[in-house]
Amino acid sequence: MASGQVIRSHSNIYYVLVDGQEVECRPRGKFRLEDQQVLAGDRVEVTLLADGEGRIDRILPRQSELSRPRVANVDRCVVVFTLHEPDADFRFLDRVLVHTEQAGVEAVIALNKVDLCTAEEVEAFVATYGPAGIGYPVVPISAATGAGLDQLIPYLAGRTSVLAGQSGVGKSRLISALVPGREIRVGELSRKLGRGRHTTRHVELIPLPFGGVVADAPGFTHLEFAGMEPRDLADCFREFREPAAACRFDDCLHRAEPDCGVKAAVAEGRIPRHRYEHYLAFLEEIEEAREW
Ligand SMILES: Nc1nc2c(ncn2[C@@H]2O[C@H](COP(=O)(O)OP(=O)(O)OP(=O)(O)O)[C@@H](O)[C@H]2O)c(=O)[nH]1
Ligand SMILES: [Mg+2]
Ligand SMILES: [Zn+2]
Repeated sequence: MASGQVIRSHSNIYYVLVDGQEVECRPRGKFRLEDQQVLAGDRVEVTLLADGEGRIDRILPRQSELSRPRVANVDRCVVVFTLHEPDADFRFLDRVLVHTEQAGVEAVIALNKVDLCTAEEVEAFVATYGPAGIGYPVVPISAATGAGLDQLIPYLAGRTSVLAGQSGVGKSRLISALVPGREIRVGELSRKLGRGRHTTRHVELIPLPFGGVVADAPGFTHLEFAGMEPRDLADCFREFREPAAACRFDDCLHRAEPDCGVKAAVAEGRIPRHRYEHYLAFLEEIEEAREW
């Protein structure tokens, strides 16, 4: 009996990474009867057969399940962000960060395309979102030149990660930089399927040369706050947590309430104003969705 991680599937065939080797597996018949779906990221027990293929006997309990992209056992989200090409979209960044907080997935921000930035721009971003500010690890990188990749690798090594970020920030290029020879395969696949990479539906976990797997999430653009309660939103803004302890009301939404610790922190500059504005916008979005 061997164990491994499902990295992709096609029809009823699952490719399982067992000791760094991809094994083509079929599930034991019982899975279909029990209506248990095998997801990319699932850890499974496999019986290796004489012909080099394998049979999935059991899915090990899932630690987590991400819905977009649909991957099990994700323990890291690399939020790829740029200041130029495309221009910084802080609202989108904050939206993705809310989702990682809600999903309980650890986030690291990879500030990509630093070859297009001044040192001052990079410093200002790190000061705002980094450990001394909002509180995320930030790694300035350039997928094009390779700068900073060595600092990013420890966040990916041995983990199941997903890349998130708006179109054009360099997610696919980052994967090619981390996994030499990778880009060619992606191109071949989309030609065979006769459609663009952007419409690729199947999630694929890519084995990394230093251990761990990563999923590219192309066109990561439509994120809704499905199932979120207005009261839970503020908790997803890390830097609100401490100031919120000073609010007069336990159920303060930090909007019109008097004696609000969050609003006080915004006024004092301890919470960046754009973060508070995005909070208010997301809050409205959640409330509007609930009215339907
Ligand atoms: N100058 C510069 N260009 C980069 C860098 N990283 C990526 N690019 C370029 O940015 C463009 C978009 O990169 P992709 O990797 O396709 O972006 P993506 O995030 O995968 O986009 P989607 O698949 O649409 O979600 C390409 O032309 C890349 O060559 C970088 O660090 N510096
Ligand atoms: Mg891409
Ligand atoms: Zn408040």
